[in-house]
Amino acid sequence: MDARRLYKSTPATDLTDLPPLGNDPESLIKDFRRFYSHHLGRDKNCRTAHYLYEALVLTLRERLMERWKNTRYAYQDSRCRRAYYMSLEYLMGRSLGNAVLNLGVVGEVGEALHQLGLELEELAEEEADAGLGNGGLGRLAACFLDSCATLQLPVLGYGIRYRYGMFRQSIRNGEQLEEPDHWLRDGNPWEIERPEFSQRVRFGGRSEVKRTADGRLSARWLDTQDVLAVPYDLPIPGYRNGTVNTLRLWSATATDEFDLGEFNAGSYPESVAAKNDAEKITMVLYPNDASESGKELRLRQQYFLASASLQDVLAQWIGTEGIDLASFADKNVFQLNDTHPAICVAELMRLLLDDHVLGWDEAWEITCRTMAYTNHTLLPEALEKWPVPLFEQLLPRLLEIIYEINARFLAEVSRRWPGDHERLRRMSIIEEGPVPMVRMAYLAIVGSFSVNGVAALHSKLLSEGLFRDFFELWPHKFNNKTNGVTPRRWLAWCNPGLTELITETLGEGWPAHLERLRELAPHADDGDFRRRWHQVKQQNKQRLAELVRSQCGVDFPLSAMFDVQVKRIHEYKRQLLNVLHVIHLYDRIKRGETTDWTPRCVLIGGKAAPGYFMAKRIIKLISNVAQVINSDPAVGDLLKVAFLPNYRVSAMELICPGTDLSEQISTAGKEASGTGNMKFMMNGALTIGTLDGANIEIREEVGDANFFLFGLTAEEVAEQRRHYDPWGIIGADRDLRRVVQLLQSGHFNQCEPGIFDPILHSLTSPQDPWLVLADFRSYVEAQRRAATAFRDRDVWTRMSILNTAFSGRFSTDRTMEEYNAQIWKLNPVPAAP
Ligand code: B1H
Repeated sequence: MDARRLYKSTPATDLTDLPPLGNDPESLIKDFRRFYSHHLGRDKNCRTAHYLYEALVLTLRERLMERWKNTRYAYQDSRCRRAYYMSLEYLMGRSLGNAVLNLGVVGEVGEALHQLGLELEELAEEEADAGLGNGGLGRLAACFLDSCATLQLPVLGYGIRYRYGMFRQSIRNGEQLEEPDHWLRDGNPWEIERPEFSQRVRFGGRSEVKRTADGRLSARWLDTQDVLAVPYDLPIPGYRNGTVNTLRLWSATATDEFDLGEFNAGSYPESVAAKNDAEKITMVLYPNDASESGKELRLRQQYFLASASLQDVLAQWIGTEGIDLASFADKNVFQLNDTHPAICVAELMRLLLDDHVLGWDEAWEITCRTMAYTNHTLLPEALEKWPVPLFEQLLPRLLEIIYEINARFLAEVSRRWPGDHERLRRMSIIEEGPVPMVRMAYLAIVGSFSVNGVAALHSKLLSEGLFRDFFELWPHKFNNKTNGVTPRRWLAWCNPGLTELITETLGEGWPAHLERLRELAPHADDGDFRRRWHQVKQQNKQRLAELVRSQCGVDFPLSAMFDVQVKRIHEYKRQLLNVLHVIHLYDRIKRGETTDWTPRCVLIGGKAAPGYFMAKRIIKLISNVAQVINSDPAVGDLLKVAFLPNYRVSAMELICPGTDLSEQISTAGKEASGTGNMKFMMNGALTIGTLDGANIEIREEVGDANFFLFGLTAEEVAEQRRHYDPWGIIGADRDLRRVVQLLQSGHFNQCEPGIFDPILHSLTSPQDPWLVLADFRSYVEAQRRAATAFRDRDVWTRMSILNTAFSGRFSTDRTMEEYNAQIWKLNPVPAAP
């Protein structure tokens, strides 16, 4: 009954030695039918799309299985150095299309399904998005895994198998409603449960330090409440290369004796209830993007991931290399996706000290040589700090270790800057105050050999600002790794029309060598090529218009410019600036200033964190403005506005191919990188944007002539703050004055008096940290330039082609090659054929 129990003897033959499976349509059909009928037990009376989808997944999964095993064996046999990506979030989206694409069986699967009277696109719609992330940070992790498999790098992803992912957003009366995302309801045919690799994770209790006979200090962590971590593996196929890497997600369940203890005490129901407590840990993803929840359960999640994963890696090590850890740091490296898994630093120390009885210095050297930390934000509200009392109660042994790390670290700072007490206070991992706090970013920096930001500007601001003291101490640790996106999902899969045109022009192979898109540039001057490019764009706009029609009930005419801003709703991302421009356009139409008008469809989408009042109010404003504009007969097709509910990975796959203009309008210095900006660019959208995050590098690649730049620079933002005068700006700008007056007059909230006062108040406050009004004029002018350019189809299409052509740098293949060359130093390991 115990799935973890090993069989006593070895079977006489290798049970996994099977003949290879065919990828021809006939073999696919045979397997598909077998899975549908004999495995799933369905027949002609229950032909629901779901089981057809599931039969197709199982057919493909079988093909992935052989490659998966071969990859594992290849890594094992080469005893290669490995990296582990540690992340609380993986926004995987759907896997079916990606598997078909990466296995290189698009044509064969299409043909097989066609013969059965089925269609891939339709079956693919059956899959629930794996929404185990909030936004850019989680999607980045998913893109990284795709690229690592494509580069044949031995990288394993570790994460949490949340039972409920990112909430489902619906809009009622213009307001966001949240519903739980029960994505596992119909099961997940991609995952393989591996109870044989379960790990025990401890919480609570107390720590006891004793001196052993040989004079060493030895610590014991006693009276803990333990939880079992059960791994579920997901296959991560490389692009047509035989490699299948692994994403290992941990699920929490009660340990056996947890139940038994209560049971013996005669309280059976309580013992079953205890199971609930354990399972709570992996129940739900925290839906805060760029702000910290500060909840105990969140810290439990973080430690659960860290402890289970590190134990797993150590167990594998001991299984293959034995108990000697001398070369552990030569063979293993952990990449921390933000501070969320930063407790890994202390947990690895604990495992090495307490379980593997290493001395402090030896353990610390291993830790600092294996940990690398990526920072994703400069926003103060996102910087994780945990109250010391909470740590004390939940992870007493870890707190002891953190204190010791801090003491030794501060001693080093003192040696370097004797008597500089202010600096010690600033740099301490423990922040003093009424409730002392553990600063997780500092723990991550102190325990890592590499600290990186995610775009050039962001990394520069980290070393000059947020982490300046640490940069002065350890300049060699700091580096930049500009983000990317995987071109397999974000071009080859989501944009078949463009993919066909590009392949016809460049030949095969470019999705794994995205620099080759450069070769498209000369074709921008070819009228026939432009015509075909434009045709593809129109078809993609048609698909997007259908989505908008069905989800928002708004008609987007295909000849209009599709102007899109999709991302989490946050004040720093300045959806409000977009809305002010929309109101300004509306005002111009009402004034009759419509000569040389470029019709425009503005689409905005994104989720607000459930507790973020202003973000929710911004959604309400967008909805109300859309309502007024779309129902005004004087506006007609000149301007359409829609808020798209439930923005997610699978929606973006339809959105980015059909977009003309990509809105990347954050306050300079606030968006660490952005990655939506890259998806749009790759699909031939032009960007209107500030000099923020990766926008800067996008503009450098494509050239200023093909980018609509506006707004203050990060330096100017810092300067403006000191004498920001919104009312002065309003007074000096007639258009802005009219926009503000429309808002003040209640034009967009006639039956809901006062609801937008908080927004008006924030916009007109000299304290507005996002300086929305400071960039209004410059934004409106950039929008004018975009509108003018759009009126000339040849001009626009040329720029669109160049955007795709120069997007090669933003493939995560390039990003991963940089991580590997400068941080991980892994050798690619080809999978055995
Ligand atoms: C990013 C987050 C984030 N930065 C806290 N920080 C979270 C912070 O659940 N939490 O507590 C969740 C997410 N996410 C984003 O990372 C940046 O804002 C983007 O600019 C960047 O492109 C992305 C990937 O690096």
